[in-house]
Amino acid sequence: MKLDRFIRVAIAVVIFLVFVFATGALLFITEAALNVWDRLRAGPAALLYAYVAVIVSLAVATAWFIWRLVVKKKVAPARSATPLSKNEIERRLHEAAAAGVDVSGAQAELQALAARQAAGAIHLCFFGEVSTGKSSLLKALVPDADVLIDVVAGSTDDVRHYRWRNAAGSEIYLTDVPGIGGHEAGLHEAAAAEARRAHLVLFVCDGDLTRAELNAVSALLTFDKPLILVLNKADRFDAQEQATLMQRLLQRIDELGGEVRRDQVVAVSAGGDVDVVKRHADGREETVRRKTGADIGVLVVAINRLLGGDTQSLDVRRERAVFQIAAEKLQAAESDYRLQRAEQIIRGATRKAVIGAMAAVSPGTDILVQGYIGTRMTQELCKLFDASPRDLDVEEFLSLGQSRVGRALPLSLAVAGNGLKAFPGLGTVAGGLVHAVAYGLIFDALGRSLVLTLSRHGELIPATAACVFEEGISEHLEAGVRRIARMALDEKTD
Ligand SMILES: Nc1nc2c(ncn2[C@@H]2O[C@H](COP(=O)(O)OP(=O)(O)OP(=O)(O)O)[C@@H](O)[C@H]2O)c(=O)[nH]1
Ligand SMILES: [Mg+2]
Repeated sequence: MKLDRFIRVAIAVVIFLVFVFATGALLFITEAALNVWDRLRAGPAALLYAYVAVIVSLAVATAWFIWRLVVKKKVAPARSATPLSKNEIERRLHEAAAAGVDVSGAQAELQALAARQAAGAIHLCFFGEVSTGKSSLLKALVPDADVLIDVVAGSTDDVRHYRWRNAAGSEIYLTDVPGIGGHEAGLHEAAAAEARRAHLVLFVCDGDLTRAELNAVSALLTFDKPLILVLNKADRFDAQEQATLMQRLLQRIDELGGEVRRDQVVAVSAGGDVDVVKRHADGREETVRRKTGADIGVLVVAINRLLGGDTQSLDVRRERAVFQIAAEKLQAAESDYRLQRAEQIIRGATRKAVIGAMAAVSPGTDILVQGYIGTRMTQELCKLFDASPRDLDVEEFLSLGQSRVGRALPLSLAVAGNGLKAFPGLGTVAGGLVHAVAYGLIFDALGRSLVLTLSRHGELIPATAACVFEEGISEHLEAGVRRIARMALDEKTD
C-alpha cells in the first residue's frame, strides 16, 4: 500500500515537471519565433520569402526522410482477386514450367476440364457430412447405381460418377463423394475438390448445420459455387419440426451472405431403414425396422429449375472454379520447387563456408570470406522468393545475424565436435575441422531461418529473420551436424 502511494506521488511529480518544462519550452519557442518573425518583417521581403522557403523545404525533407525510414519498400503486390482467365492461368503455367516447376498437377486439372467441356455433360456433386444420406439420394435418383449405403459413417471412400437423365433429357453426371468429417483428411480434400469441379453442388445435411458444415457451405459460397441445400431424412421430423428446421437453414445461409434462393433449400427423404416401436396388445414393446420410400420430388424440381436457367453462366462459373483449383495446385508446386531450390542454395553456401573455413589461415579471414558468402546466399534466397530487399536490409540482416553468431559459436563448436566423433576412425579431431563444421552449421541455420521468414512474410525483414535465426539455431545445429560433418570430411579427403 505504502509503495503504491509512493509510486503515485512519484508519477505526480514527474507529470508536474513535464508540465513545467513543456510550458517553459512553449514560452521560449514562441518568444524566439515572434522575435524572428518581427525581424524578418522589418527586413527586406526577399529575406522573408527565402527564410520561409528554407523552412518549408526542411519540413518536406524531414517528412520524406521519416516516410522512407518507417514505410518500407513493399514487395510485389498481392495477386488481384479478379477471376483468372484461361490465358492468365496458361501463361502462369508456361512461366512456371520454364522455370523448372513441376506443373503436371495443375496441367492435369485443366486437361480434365477440357475433356468435360468437350463432352458437354452437366456435373452435379452430392457433398456433405458423413452419413447424411448422399449415396442414398443418388440411389433414389438412379436406382441402378451401384452405390454403397451403410449406417457406418464413411461408407463411400472414393469419387464416382453416375449417369442420370432428367425430364428435359439433359446429359447429367451425378457424383458421389466421401463425406466430410470422416477420419481420413485426404478423402475430405478429394471430396471438396470434386465439389468445386461440379456445375452444381447438392449439399446434403440431416439437421441444423454443424460448425463443420457451416464452414464447408461458406467455402463453397466463397468459390461462387451454385448450390442446393438438401435437408435429407425429413421422414424423421413431423411437419412442425421440419418447418422450423427449414427456417433455420434459410437463416443460416442468409447469415453466410450466400445468394441462395428459397427454392434452393429443400427437404427430402431418400428413404431408408427406420426403427419403429410396435406396441403389442399384451403391453410388450418391440422395435421393428421398416423401409420408408423415397420422397425427392422437390429436389428434382429444384435441380431442373437451376439447369433450365442460364446454363452458360453455370459453365463460366465451373470454369473459373477449376482455374482456381489449377492455380492453387500451381502455387503448391511452386512452393515445393522453391523449397528444393532453397535447399540447394543453402547447401552450396554451406559447402563454400566449410571450404573457406578450412582454407583460412587465421580466424579473421574466414569471417571475411563468409561475409561474402552470406551476402550471396541471402540475395539468392530472396530472389527465389521474389523478395527484392534493399542492400541495406541484406547488410542489416547479416550484421544482426553476426551479433548472434558470437553467442552461438561455442554451442556450434560443441555440436560440431560431437558430430565429428560419430565418424569412426577419425582419431583426434583437429581444431580446424571442428571450426569448419561449426561455421558450416551456422550458415546452414542462417539459410534455413531465412527461408522460414521469407516463406512466411514474402520479404526480408532483417530483425524478424535474425530473431528466427536465434530462436531456431540449436535445433538447426543438431539437425544438420551429420550432414555437414560428412561434407567437411569429404572436402578434406578430396
Ligand atoms: N430415415 C432415413 N434414413 C436415411 C435416409 N437417407 C439415408 N438414410 C440412412 O442413413 C445412413 C447413411 O446413408 P448413406 O447414403 O450411406 O450416407 P452417406 O452420406 O452416403 O454416407 P458416407 O458415404 O459415409 O458419407 C443409412 O443407414 C441410410 O439408410 C432417409 O431419408 N431417411
Ligand atoms: Mg456415401
